[in-house]
Amino acid sequence: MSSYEVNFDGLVGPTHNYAGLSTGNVASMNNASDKSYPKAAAKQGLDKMLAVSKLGLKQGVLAPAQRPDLQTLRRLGFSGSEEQIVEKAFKENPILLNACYSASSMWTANAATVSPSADTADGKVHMTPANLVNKLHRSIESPVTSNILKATFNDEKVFSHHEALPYGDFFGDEGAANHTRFCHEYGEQGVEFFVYGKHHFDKSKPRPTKFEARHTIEASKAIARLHQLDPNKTVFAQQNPDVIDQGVFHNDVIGVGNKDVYFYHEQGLLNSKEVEENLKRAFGERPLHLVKVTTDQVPVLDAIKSYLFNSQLIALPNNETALIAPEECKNNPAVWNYIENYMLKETPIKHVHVFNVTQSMKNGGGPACLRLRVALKETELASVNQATLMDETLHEKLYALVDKHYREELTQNDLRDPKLINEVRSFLDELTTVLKLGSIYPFQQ
Ligand code: SUG
Repeated sequence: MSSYEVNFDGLVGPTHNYAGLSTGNVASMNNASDKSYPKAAAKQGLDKMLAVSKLGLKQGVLAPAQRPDLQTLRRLGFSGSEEQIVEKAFKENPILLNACYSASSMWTANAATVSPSADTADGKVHMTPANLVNKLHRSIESPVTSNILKATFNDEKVFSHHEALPYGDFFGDEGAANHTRFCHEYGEQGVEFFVYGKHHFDKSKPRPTKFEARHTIEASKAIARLHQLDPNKTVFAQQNPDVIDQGVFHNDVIGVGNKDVYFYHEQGLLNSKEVEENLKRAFGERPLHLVKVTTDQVPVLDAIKSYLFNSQLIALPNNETALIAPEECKNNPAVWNYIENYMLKETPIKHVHVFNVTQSMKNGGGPACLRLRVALKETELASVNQATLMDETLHEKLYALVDKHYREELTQNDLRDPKLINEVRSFLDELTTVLKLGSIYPFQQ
């Protein structure tokens, strides 16, 4: 039976803005308070989705969260009419308003961890929404994310939807940004690779000193248990704390894997050699291609600036491997030299496609952050909500909705404008109809 890796990209929401909310994420910190361009941002994302589908891959779209999150503002003691809540939060603590207005659910690599049916003991596709507890603006995503996932993967016989892990630093979980899977065919059992930033409990283990590690080993182990994974086919590894301190806040900023190829930086992991051995052992007899980039080839800071490793690594229909890279790679001499003169010639990665996703990049989200990978067998794909699968028609419909409802520009001051609340609702109302999602948002309930 055929099987596919389907990329479900997050649609950039109408309140896309730069609020500097993510300490440890260099782009978010550097671009705080810049003017954002929500309409352009959404179109950049939609164009990438259509282009990937035209390369012959299956592509889906995940709806954005409802913003502002007025429920959270009410929980924090802001009261009165919706307008008053927004104005009071803006005056008293604008960071709280920013957090509740963030469009961060666009980075669906952080929406959940997904284990395909070939890896799980009960033969279902397991999904656990990430609790994202390390950052306020992200920690409020999981309830609606969970509704969106259930409305998109809406067959209980096929999909097993778990609750997010318990809130609190102990189980800090950032989802698929710290998870990769290696396999021969998507429908065959693979090796699930979990990368965490720190041990929450065991303080004797190394951890970063400048920025916080967001993801714990305790969270990764809990997900592996929940998803009923085979311990012989599961590998855990710790991120190098030094690279977290340089701005690698998720492991997908320093490595990406697909099928039998792992493309990563030599400084990304602690105990790299041991991890490589563990991966090879778990993978079995056929070779696992370890494309390890050295510091001489690409220094860590260039990798962070260009987001080389936040590219998507995809298998084309002819099974050749291609890199879906952000435009910033082309503008970085060390990185582009590596791609042209080494990667394309000496490694199994034979193609590169460059995309403009600068609106997302300015908040630290590259091509790989924008997508959640779901490996599905043919029959499982048939049970996905078909209205969420990308083609020219859906691309056109979503473009029209974005044109109708999104603002060209947004500044921090615009978040005070009470009209924005209803602009977002009108858009989401139409979007849920187009994507046949039902009433997933708080304002619809
Ligand atoms: O969590 N940026 C996101 C970027 C997430 C990237 N995802 C992956 N690497 N998979 C984050 O730091 C910035 C929001 C702001 O500052 O306005 C933000 O949330």
